[in-house]
Amino acid sequence: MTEPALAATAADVSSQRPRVLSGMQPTDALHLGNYLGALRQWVARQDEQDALFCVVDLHALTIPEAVDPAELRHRSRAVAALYFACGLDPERNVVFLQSHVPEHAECSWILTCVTPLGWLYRMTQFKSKAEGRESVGAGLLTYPVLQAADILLYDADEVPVGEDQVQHVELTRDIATRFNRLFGDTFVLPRAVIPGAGARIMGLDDPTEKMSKSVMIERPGHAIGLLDRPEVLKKTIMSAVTDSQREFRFEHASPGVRNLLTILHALSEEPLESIGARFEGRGYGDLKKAVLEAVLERVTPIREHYEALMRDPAELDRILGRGAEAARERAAATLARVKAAVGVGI
Ligand code: AQP
Repeated sequence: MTEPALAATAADVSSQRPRVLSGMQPTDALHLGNYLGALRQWVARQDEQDALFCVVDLHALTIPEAVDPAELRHRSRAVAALYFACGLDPERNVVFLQSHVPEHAECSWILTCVTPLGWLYRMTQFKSKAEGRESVGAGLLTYPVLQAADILLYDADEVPVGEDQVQHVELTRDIATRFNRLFGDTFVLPRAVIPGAGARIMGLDDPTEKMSKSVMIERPGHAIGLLDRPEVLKKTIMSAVTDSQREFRFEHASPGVRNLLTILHALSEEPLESIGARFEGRGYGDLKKAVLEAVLERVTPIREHYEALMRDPAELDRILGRGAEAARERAAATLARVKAAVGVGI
């Protein structure tokens, strides 16, 4: 009698946990925005959810001029190592490389066929990444559909992301809704989950632009890299753009100062008002020093853990291989459902 009752309880608990999917592109090492906007909440909620996290390496091909194949291979492993170094446990989460699960590309094609072009042209990431480029690959326009496949293949209820990705998760819902209407109920509709603090960290050299991996490569001083050495972090943070006021006034904080406050608030969890009161009337140098201290305290153990993990690439590959197997099992089941719904693969 006892055994079936216990099994039923465990099954109920597991079915109540939200199914979660998220990922990051290995376009470069990660920055503090990636950590505060997404990775930190993946780790914080890992006991409450049934989660899969991927390194979306296929997405990193959308600007082919920027792709160095050997570097991309290295960065894909490095981003996975950073997930683990930040505290993501491969025993409690499925962690894998997107390109190890071919169902993503296959599902993406089927979804591309049900996605109106106008929806893709409206994506602000497409507009900003295409701006000023001589040639724009079709992948840059259609990658949100691949992202929709990443999410929908795992019946994800929740997608923990920073604010910049909310539009893509909404597009995923729209694509899933359209597919369900055309071919019958097939997909679960996911929702974006953004953190209370740190959902949008801005560039330190230009607080009107979001902190971004691709900009980080071109502009030293733009981003706080999770793998930056202490002397680099000091230089970046102490030269952050503020304004021409001499001293800190919470009520009149400019975008650059607000960004520093947000970083300190997100890292320390001290309320904004209390940080404001502490620095009122003091020079910006004091605020920057406090940010530097909080950043060093958080990223130093992450960098050390990362370096240890990268010394054993075979072990990393073994973990990712195991993750890919678990992910494929689920993705294959959903893709079979999708193919049956549209009438291919008989
Ligand atoms: N500045 C940011 N503040 C808060 N969250 C952020 N994220 C990205 N930038 C910030 C979140 O981190 C995750 C990374 O997603 P991605 O790798 O798919 O690409 P992205 O959103 O386009 O991030 P980047 O850093 O700007 O990369 P590139 O330059 O390669 O495009 C997402 O959850 C994102 O919201």
